Amino acid sequence: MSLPRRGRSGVVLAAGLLVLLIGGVVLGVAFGAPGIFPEAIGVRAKGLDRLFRVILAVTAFGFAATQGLLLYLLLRGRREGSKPGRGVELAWMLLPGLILVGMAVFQEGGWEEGVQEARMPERFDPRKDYRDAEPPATLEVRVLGKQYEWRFWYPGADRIFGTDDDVTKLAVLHVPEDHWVIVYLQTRDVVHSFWVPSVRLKQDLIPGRTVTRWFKCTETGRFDIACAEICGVGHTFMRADLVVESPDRFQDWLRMRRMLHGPFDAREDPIWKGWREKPSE
Ligand SMILES: [Cu+2]
Repeated sequence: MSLPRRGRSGVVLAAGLLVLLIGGVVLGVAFGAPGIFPEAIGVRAKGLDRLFRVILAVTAFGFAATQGLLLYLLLRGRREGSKPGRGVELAWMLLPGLILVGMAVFQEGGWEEGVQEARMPERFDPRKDYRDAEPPATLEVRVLGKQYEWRFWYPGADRIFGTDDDVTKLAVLHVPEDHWVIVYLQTRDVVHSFWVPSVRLKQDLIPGRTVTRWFKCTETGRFDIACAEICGVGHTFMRADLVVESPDRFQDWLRMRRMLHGPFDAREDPIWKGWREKPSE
């Protein structure tokens, strides 16, 4: 059955639009639009960006293809008595399923690196004898989110939390360049989300739990930290800075901070005395 002239030009127009739509979206997402990501300074950041682009390109293709097909079929109209065959039905169920399973397998490695306990960088162990081996240079920081501020607690030069050389800071997280940083996250009140865009770390803080995450910065500078979970009227102002500096400068800062503020006792501190030493996770 041949379509009337007007119907045929409608189909040609729809098919043309479909090709343009799919091509534009996929090319734009996969290769262009560099500005959609903030600067990447974390060791895992580039890999995660790549993963994000691939997944976005695949889903953008799926979106454009299904919407385009819908548009095409709407314009073409229904032929009397026509029904999709068994093969078509199987294909539209199996193909998306296979694509989704493929994406799940493809992203697994990148996801594990950032959240699996087994992948966590080695921590300093005060009971261990480091005379024969270099102690791990990993910095550990306790991070407290509360309405509406971020606070940071460093173990000081002895690298043990709860001793009197500990140091705390409001709204500025200092870390040494090229060192793993392990953060222990707790919230005092509601759910917050610790978001450091430049290292591609975003982690919810859940009341009653300590969540552990890690990152490493490859460039010095000052970067944003924000809360990414609407946590009340002051949510917008729940921000902090990430200051990445050379290891020497970081040690100087730690010493200076300790000198200026004297001993810190978490049990006496109105802010930190609520920190749960025994995490429930
Ligand atoms: Cu918040």
